[in-house]
Amino acid sequence: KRVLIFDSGVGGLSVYQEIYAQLPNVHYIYAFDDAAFPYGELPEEELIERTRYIVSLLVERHTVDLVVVACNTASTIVLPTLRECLAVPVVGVVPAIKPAATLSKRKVIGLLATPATVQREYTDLLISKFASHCEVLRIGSTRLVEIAEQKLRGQAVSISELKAILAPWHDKVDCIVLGCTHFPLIKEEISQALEGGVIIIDSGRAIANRVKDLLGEITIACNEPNLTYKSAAGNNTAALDSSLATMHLGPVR
Ligand code: DGN
Repeated sequence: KRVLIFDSGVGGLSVYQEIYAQLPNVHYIYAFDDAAFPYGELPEEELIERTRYIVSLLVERHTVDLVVVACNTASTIVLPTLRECLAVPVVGVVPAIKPAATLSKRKVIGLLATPATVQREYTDLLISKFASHCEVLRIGSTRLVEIAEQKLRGQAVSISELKAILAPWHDKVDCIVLGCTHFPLIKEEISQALEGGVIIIDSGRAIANRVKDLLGEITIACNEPNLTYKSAAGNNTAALDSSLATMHLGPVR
């Protein structure tokens, strides 16, 4: 089986890790649209058109069985279009509002995502459907996405910078949702900046479960971890190489 994982940058690798843990014998193709990074800053129409074009091309080229749009910013707007034009199943990643609303005792939850995701109509729908009994405080930050990318390139993360970004939540939220796939990559640092006692939730495990269900029985066995990637923009492969080395995801070919 062949699965395409797509994001604007390295954030989808956090989703890949979860999927790989459950399905180690699948062939993964990781693609990232570095030329248009960060997606959190793109106009909606451009994002829909761009993602439709790139993902369709990759599905055809790599004959994949399933697509994971490992990006909340894209998933909260492009899934209907993608599902309409692709013959294979498409799994998206959206903020885990539902479990957060259940787990929060104070019923005050934080949504940490890109500026686009926190403003999406889809996010409002998720909140009114699953968290109408909660107060949901939103922080949309592109800087945090950059910090996660930098960490994978070997740079240190400044906890005091994270504290400044998260300051509006101080002593308010008891559960936060990582609504951007880049953020699980800096979960430890986010937890430190929040100074403990806050539950941190992301969508990775749920996505992995969904992929497993959809792929069904895996019958093709491989002897070594498979991770291939193509930069949709055709550049910056060196940067991804170093990211992968940092994350010990196994051989890249
Ligand atoms: N990783 C993407 C997400 O989950 O929304 C966002 C990255 C970006 O391009 N800003």
